[in-house]
Amino acid sequence: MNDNRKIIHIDMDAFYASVEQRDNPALKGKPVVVGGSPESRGVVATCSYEARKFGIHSAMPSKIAYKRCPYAIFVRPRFDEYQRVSRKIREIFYRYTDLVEPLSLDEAYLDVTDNKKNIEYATTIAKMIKNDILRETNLTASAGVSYNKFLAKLASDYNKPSGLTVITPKDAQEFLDKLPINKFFGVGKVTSRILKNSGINNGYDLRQLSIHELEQIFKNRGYSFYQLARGIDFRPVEPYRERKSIGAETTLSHNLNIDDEEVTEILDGLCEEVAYRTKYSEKLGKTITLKIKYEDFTQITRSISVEHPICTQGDIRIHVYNLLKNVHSENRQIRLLGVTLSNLVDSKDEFTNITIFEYIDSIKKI
Ligand code: TTP
Repeated sequence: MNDNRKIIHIDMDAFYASVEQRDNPALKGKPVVVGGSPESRGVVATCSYEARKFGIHSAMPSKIAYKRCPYAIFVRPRFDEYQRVSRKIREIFYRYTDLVEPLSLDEAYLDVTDNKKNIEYATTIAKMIKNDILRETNLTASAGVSYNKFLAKLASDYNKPSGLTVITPKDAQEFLDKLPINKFFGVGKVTSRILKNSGINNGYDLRQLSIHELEQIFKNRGYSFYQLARGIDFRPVEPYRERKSIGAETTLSHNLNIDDEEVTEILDGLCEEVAYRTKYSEKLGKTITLKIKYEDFTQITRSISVEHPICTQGDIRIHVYNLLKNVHSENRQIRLLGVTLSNLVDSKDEFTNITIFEYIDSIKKI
């Protein structure tokens, strides 16, 4: 089967941190961390490229970020501004195509095979979009161009910041063969470790496995990995994808007992992250789920549904703690924790049920 599509993936560079550096000249060229303060139990939402040199990254507890770079400047997120920029960049995307699939505030896939300006090359469009974004928001974005979503996303990540990478059908196999295994869509930390232990370190190694072997490793995702290793991904760009849930999880750097204080600290961080994401998806959720994976890889989930949808870190945390109280781990050590908010509703629709002041107040609590 042929895939003659032209797909672009656009991703803003160090999004929140770049907005902060743009709006406050004192932050330019400095290690900037956007997220919770180091005194709180908050986490890093993102950080500037200068801060990344110190090993700081998204979802890391702010306390640890501070230890890695005490000179870093910590700033609280300004969601309204990020949302404003997000609306602007989406407006730019729609000048070229209606087939836009936003993945988050700062990231989207575009199918420009048939575009509104009848431009032949997707690379030309990607350059134009990057220029429009820079001119109209004073921020940089990285773009990836290819013939499917998987490759376009890899391409945008390849040369950040302000990159433009094209993966042609001719180059795709060589690119994939060299690709580290953890960069394959759907390979998390655990799978990556299992694969590396079996000597599968990159796309080339993955391509040597038969469908049968892949199915043994990845179960029902085996065929999909067979295809990805060969640069095949027919997923369409879906303009109106509704998010079904918003979750965050983390594999612990060392196993913990359920009553260790670190467990609540990590859960606090996860609740904060879920709250961030829920807020910028303009959603509220009615079902809160706690996921625990034990050292023996068994997993449990506990959920609770509430009548009035919630979105703040505080509200999510109360329910997560209640769920935690009812978990009996019987001395088993925990290796992964996760928090998810589902049963989502549009926050705009909820204004009919709660007053706008209550809503703004609840957001301030984050
Ligand atoms: P990303 O696109 O993952 O990262 P980034 O734009 O900060 O940096 P990069 O240049 O490497 O792409 O996330 C976009 C924004 O989403 C980010 O600026 C902050 C927010 N975010 C969180 O709040 N928590 C998280 O754990 C992550 C990963 C992102």
